[in-house]
Amino acid sequence: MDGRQHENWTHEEREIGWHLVILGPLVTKKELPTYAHVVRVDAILNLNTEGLKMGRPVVIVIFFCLLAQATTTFDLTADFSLRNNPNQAWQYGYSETNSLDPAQFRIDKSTGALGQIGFWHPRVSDRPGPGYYPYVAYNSAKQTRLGSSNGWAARAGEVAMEASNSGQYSLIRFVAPAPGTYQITTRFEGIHFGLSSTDVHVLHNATSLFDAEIEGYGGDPAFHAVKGTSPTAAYSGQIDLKANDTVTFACGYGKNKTNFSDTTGLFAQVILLSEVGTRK
Ligand SMILES: [Ca+2]
Repeated sequence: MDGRQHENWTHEEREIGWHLVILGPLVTKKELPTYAHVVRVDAILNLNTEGLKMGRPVVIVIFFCLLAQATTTFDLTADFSLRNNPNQAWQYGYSETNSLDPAQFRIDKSTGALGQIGFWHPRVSDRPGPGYYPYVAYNSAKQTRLGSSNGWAARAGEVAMEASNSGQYSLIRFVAPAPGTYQITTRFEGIHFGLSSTDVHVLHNATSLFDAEIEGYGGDPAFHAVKGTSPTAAYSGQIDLKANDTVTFACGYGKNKTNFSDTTGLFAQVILLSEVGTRK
């Protein structure tokens, strides 16, 4: 840095600097490339022959300092893709058998759609049958939408999961891109009008962080009355992850061991609080 005081910055430098001070901590990982691009272009456009002086790099250095401090949010809804799998830090899949052993994880290979509800399936399939279950679905609409056979409804941005009738789990994995302390916040809810009967879980690698039963309907009340002994289940916790550690969100077929009327909704968010873990 050239040691100049803020009041000696040019108008352009001050403008860019203030934008960064205000927006830096709010910029999520998804927005970073765009924002960085805009700022760099902005800086270049403001350069003239007289402007090529030591003050410019100061702005860029401040920008990258802010990046390093910003928390990074991975949101299952905001990040969801029906095109890519893996999709950045997220993987949509299922278990090969009735087991939550991470070695049983398989990635979904095929997509399908029912209106604005999109699906990931194990293999190519456009209707219930081999390859269809377990599924991971997603409502891309801005309103609650009906799913398969109008038997369930997913809220705007909600992910919907269903196991197979042989007990294979529907699974979503978050793979930690960097070591650090992460905050996990998740909510499961029964969203089938026939009342979901499922077991839901959050795991760190092979270790369980949360286990619950979903019994009932806890989705959008405009589509069906909230009902049942345990229509929703929520978990929030803070954990240290190594790079490539997994956090798995799972939905099984429940105590009744059938997947009939089992569609279960999920919202999940993982926030990287700091890149260096505070607990070992
Ligand atoms: Ca069930």
